[in-house]
Amino acid sequence: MTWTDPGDPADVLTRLTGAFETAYDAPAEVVGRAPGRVNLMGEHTDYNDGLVLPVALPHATWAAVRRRDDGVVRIRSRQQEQGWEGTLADCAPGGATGWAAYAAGVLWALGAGAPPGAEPLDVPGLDVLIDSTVPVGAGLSSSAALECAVGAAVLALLGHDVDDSRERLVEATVRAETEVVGAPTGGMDQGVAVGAEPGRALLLDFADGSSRSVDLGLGAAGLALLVTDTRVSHELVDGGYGQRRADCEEAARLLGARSLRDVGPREAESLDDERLRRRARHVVGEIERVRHTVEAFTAGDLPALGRLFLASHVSMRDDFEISCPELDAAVETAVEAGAVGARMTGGGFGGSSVALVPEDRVDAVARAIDLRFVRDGATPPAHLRVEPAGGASAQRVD
Ligand code: GAF
Repeated sequence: MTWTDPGDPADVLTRLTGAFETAYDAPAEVVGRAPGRVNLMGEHTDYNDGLVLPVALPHATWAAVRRRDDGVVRIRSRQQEQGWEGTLADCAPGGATGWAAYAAGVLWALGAGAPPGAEPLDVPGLDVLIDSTVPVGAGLSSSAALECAVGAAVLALLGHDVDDSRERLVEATVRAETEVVGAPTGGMDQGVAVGAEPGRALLLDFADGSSRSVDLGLGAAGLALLVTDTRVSHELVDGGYGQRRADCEEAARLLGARSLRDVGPREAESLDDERLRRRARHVVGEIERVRHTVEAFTAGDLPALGRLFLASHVSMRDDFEISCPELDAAVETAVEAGAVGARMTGGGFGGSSVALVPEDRVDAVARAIDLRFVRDGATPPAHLRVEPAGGASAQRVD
């Protein structure tokens, strides 16, 4: 079995600051850190003004930074061969490409690209080195972790308290992704990467921007969260995600609603177009499932959680059409092997599943999924054990 290790934060910090000095011949000043996430319920609901219930992973991304006085920006990663070098002006939309655009975009969004009415930060030239234990392309938000780690580091470098700057950090990292990278995502990933509280899930409401943390009662129920990375790569800049978003917007338009948040189940079923009807059915049902999932966790109602996870997976497989055979196999096998519930998680088209598993069944469930993948001739998956972690932070290291 392959387990993806979150890394010991103290070890990562030592390794990263050492590597920074080697890479740039000078010590780092600040290190920012932000987690990946796994969503427990509410998929493709964020851009429909809906509800989501993600958890921050113990797996995180760290960004070590040092100020430069010549306006040059150099971005490198311990996990990527190719680095990026440009000027602050090149961090604007149309400048950086590839993985470094997620980091460069944040510098732009906090600085020159600050929205009207917001005070732009005086972002200096920077040397940046990234280290991460969030698997890339696994639907676990390695992008948001990268954006939020860089943003937290820059805020702290400029003397801002990260906790007091959460709104600004979320706003800037969302715009880095939508406007600089060009991925039409909805904001859940940055919201939880910044706002998560250790040991709890975060209920985010995109209709009014409110949030509250939710005690899942996992310990009391003897349950663990098992994430399975199918290693079928998922990319949010590929067409599938954007097409789903366009379908939802079209469905809302045809129903005369501002968004699918304002649509009820009957209205969704009244859509003539079969594809749009199924898309709307998923979103409307999924928002309702988030409410019920919070209630079921709070009440410790395991049978209800099992039904909700399964209904959500079936809805994503059949109505929203974002699953794939490997995700279906992971979900089906997890439940057969004793999980209380399982569903695919994240944007879809590959990526990961999440299962609620009795503590003493975690290894058995992971092993059963591995065996199923072998039988199906699929690439062996990797598993992550998830203790809900806290959101973005930064510390001075000089
Ligand atoms: C991706 C996006 F980035 C999120 O905004 C969200 O829409 C998710 O897919 C699906 O729930 O992670």
